[in-house]
Amino acid sequence: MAAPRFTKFDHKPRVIVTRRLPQAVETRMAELFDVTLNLDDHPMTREELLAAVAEAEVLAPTVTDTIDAGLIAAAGPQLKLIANFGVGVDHIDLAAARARGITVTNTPGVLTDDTADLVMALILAVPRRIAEGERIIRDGSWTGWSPTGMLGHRITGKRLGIVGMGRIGQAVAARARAFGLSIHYHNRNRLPKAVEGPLEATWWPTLDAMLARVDIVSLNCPETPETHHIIDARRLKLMQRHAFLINVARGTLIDEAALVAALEAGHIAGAGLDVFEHEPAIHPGLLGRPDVVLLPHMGSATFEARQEMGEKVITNIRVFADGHRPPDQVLEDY
Ligand code: 8YV
Repeated sequence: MAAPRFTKFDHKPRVIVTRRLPQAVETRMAELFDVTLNLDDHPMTREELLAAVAEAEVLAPTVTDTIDAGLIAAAGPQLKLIANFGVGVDHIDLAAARARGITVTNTPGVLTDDTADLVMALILAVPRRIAEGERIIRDGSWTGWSPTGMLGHRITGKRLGIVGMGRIGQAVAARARAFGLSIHYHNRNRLPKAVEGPLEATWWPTLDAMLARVDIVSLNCPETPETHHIIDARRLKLMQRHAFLINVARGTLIDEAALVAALEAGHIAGAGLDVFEHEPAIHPGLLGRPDVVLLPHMGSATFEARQEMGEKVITNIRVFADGHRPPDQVLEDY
């Protein structure tokens, strides 16, 4: 008889957590698991990660850990589960994990609303020059109201093009409808009428065609080999000169050097970025530009989301250790 896919642990799982998590999550983990926490929260070095996968039965990493094929190959046979704290798993080599029989889980759903809120904040901030306005107050250069001061662009009535219409893309669409934007989206598959209908959403099978027609583009797809640099120099040229680009998904979806060149050349009007190609490094060409709003990867940074993400990590580990399929198992073609 073939070995069961999931096997019950007869002891507390040996869990290594790579970064600090909310206090209540760490306390509960310490009660439930044989856990090692990262109390000073430094991003783990390669050597530390190698030591962790040599020892852990469960690794609980975050986006700041590169879990590539080399690291997975170095894991001991005891490593059975990678319970990621976060929904994006592009920092984990899923094929290598699967080949070693290591299950991978993530934390979908609980950060959807907060991330969509941050998209909306950038959709407002960039055309309405909110960060720029805040800066002129603080640097003392504001001389008072004037009829032509701080003019930006109206968002009501504009076309929003969402790239990737999963949970977060749909939550962005619902918010944007309330602000009077019309919803356009590009997705591998067209959504059912029951989803499209209330959003009055238009599906564009071709990304290039959508980019040429919308006023604001929001990237809400995962980073995969197919979506890497999905916005490159050629596609930036397809966008309208008055259009804005918003990205809270992954920095590597955009060729950042090409974005800087497009902004300099006036191919697009501005950008709102919460994620960067070489995080935490920022392309120097972005830093001095008034037409970009730059945020430090804070899409899911609410107390509520981070707590619920931690609870999902715990649930995934518990269900797995109990010998069952964890609720948020990531399949290779997620
Ligand atoms: C997380 C994110 O904070 O969940 C994701 O994919 O990008 C962020 O919201 C981060 O990934 C935690 O690992």
